[in-house]
Amino acid sequence: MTSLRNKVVFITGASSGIGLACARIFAADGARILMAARRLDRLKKLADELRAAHKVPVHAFDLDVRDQPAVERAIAGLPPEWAAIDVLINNAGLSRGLDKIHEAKISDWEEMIDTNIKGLLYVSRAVIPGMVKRGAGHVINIGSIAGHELYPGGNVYCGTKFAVKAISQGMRIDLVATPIRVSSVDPGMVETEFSLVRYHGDKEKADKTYKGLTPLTPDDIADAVHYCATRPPHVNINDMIVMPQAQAGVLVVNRV
Ligand code: NDP
Ligand code: 8X3
Repeated sequence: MTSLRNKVVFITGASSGIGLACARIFAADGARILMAARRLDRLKKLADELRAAHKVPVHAFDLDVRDQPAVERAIAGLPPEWAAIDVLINNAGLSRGLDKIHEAKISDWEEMIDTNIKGLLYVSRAVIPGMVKRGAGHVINIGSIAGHELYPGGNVYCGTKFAVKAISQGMRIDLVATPIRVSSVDPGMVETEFSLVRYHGDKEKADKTYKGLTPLTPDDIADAVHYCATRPPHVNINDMIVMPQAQAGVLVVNRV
């Protein structure tokens, strides 16, 4: 097993859902939690909670992963005790809209591509050189079942997650001669703020997504991420697809 005690675990998008659950499970295991998102107020609350519950060091900062110079500055300017990132969890991401290709808003496309693909790349480009230099590290990308299958209106969101799948594979190829591991955790339906964001705040529509089935919880996915991170150093979990029992594919859902 790889011990996470005192390891620096950097989680993007830790202010909600899967990222927040990852912060909790890694803190419970004694890791030092470095976390970022745009909503710093939420991160500050979470930092207080983690310090009190697990007595671990926590460093939270405000970051928009779409802003490449800001990403570079933030990583380069980390206090020395936080600079050696051991585990990077590229989790920040979102969907916007569920519209047909000829009807969708261009701004929704831009936001998904800028966050899910370009943001993940900016953070990775800033963090991985240090891992290579130190000869240690693990990158865990949060993909999706939407990176394996398409559904109506999923066009661009699915495209971004297919890109994450390709980028994860590309990272593994480029880093194979180093000790760095690259994993991808690809969930099906997880009840988070994801659908609320997809439907631009329409709670009624968002709630319908999870009606009639037991969806995954953020803790279920954090558990999978933690499993990847704690394998022995010679074991790399390439890709974990994690689905609710009642979901056999993006379009095959048993609702009762
Ligand atoms: P949430 O909406 O609950 O959380 C998304 C997180 O991403 C928030 O912390 C948000 O923080 C952060 N984020 C979004 N945009 C940016 C940005 N530009 N810069 C920094 N942080 C950002 O959704 P989930 O927890 O469900 O989503 C996490 C990941 O899981 C995403 O990559 C998503 O695609 C993926 N996923 C989700 C599934 C689901 O069914 N829920 C299934 C499969 C994959 P803030 O707004 O404060 O910046
Ligand atoms: C989120 C899951 O099925 O809405 O990635 O695309 S899905």
